[in-house]
Amino acid sequence: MNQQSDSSALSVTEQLARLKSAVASQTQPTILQLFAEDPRRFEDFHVRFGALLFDYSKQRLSRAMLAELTALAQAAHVPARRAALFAGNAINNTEGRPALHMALRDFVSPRIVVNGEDVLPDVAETRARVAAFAESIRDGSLKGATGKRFRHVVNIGIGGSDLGPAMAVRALKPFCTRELALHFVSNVDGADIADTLEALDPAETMFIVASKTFTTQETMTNAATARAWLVASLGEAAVSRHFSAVSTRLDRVAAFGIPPSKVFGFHDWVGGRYSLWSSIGLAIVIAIGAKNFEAMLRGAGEIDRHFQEAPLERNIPVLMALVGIYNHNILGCATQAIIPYDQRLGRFPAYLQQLDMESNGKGVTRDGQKVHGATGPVIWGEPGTNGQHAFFQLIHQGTEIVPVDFLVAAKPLEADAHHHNLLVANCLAQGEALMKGRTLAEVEALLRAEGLDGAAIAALAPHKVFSGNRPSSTLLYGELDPATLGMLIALYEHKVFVQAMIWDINPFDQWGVELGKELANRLAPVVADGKASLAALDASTAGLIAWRRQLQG
Ligand code: G6Q
Repeated sequence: MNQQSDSSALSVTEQLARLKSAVASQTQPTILQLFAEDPRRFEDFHVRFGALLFDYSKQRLSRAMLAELTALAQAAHVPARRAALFAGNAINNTEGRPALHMALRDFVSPRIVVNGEDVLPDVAETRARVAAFAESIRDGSLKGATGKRFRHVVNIGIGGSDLGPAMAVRALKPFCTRELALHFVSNVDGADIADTLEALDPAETMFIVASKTFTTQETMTNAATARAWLVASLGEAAVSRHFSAVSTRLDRVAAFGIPPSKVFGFHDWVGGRYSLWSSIGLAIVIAIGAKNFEAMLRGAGEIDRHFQEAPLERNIPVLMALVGIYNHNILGCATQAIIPYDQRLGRFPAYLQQLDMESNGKGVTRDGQKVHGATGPVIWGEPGTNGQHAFFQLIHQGTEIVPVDFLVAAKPLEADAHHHNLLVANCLAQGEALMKGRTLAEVEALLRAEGLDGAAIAALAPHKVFSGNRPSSTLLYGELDPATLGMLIALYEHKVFVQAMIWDINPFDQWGVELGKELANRLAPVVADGKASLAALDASTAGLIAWRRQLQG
């Protein structure tokens, strides 16, 4: 494949389409053949950054294809757009603002200017206020209305105001204080808050209402329920002692009755799904302490510098993006599995699902033209080894090719090495099995060795064949500490950005969630009022509401 020379006149999308048909029209080497032909494949198809190792040698990518894709990233102006991102340009063009979450973890730049103002002093001041407030809860010096210290902190938020803190607190359990417990309530389903509050004592409970806009239906509904629960047992005056808030809309917070000393702001240039680095991370700081949170910020900051400085060929987020583009746009794999062999990363796939799918689930380009070709894939996953006993069947033998990102720590945080050795062995075995598979001849030989006769072998063998040649990447890191978690998140953030630039879409808006919200608001009174007319609704929606009314009697 040598199209680099004559492809400069084509758009990036056209180049992608051309690569796709070139790959489809020729037999491609298998991953095993790529290894056999190239003794340096592992050497050159992995990148180390500190303790972190990104291995993408078990992808179907050839050196020539990687060169083509790297050229494509250049043609899509990834370096210039990356510079524009970090410079605070209004890269979120549909909302007319920068996407500068990196400023929240930048301990190196002398200044970062947005709209003519250096934002770093304000970022540092808010971070210090969050740290002091968190510490006063952690050490018990801040008391509730009855004079008791707080033993429970409930974060009420949804989407970007929930997933990041919930994911990180779970991921960093060994770093969490044992003095109090963190809880997360997000769903408007009353079961969520009811189940959470059931075991809590109002006198020992602090709420964080986390909402960038402070208008989100779910969060406002849950906050009102929590407020009523508190007031019912401690009275109205307790609200100011038991509620804190995180928002960019301080005016709306005041109306809720939360005093300014317990309110923490952030800026509209921090997108919801990028906001755990901001004061939205308050729940994380309460759980792990300011020092550990800073380590997390610094870990992410290191990846920011790597992303800015490493050549594209050795740049981990860029390579992750190119691997994803190859699998999705050229091989046509519709989904991407994220499988952490790290139980504490149990919510990491869900977190990345929002990061990736809300950012890159777009159908028009930055300037509003219909996209040609596929944008973001479906992201999904669950921790291993559990997944092996469930959906891995399809990944190994199904008709869909599912590229997998494996994540695994070199060292456990528990003393018991035996469990972790088994965990690592299982993780590496999956990648190996996906790549190598098992041929019919190999299966037949195994069955013969087991003593099966010819007819039995013929009947059983096809079921035991693994096609192999199924792609995976592995991220192997030292241990799951705050700095590492920061690094992992930042790697994926930048991967998503690079892919968006190649697809020429805006990853920082999310208009797609609007219509559902709008219709829910319109339906709410019809659902609540058993007599409201259903005439204006479509037949299916009307039929469902009518049946519900009947069931309600
Ligand atoms: C994230 C999205 C979305 C948002 C929630 C909560 O990028 O915008 O998930 O975080 O809808 O919004 P509020 O923080 O404004 O309540």
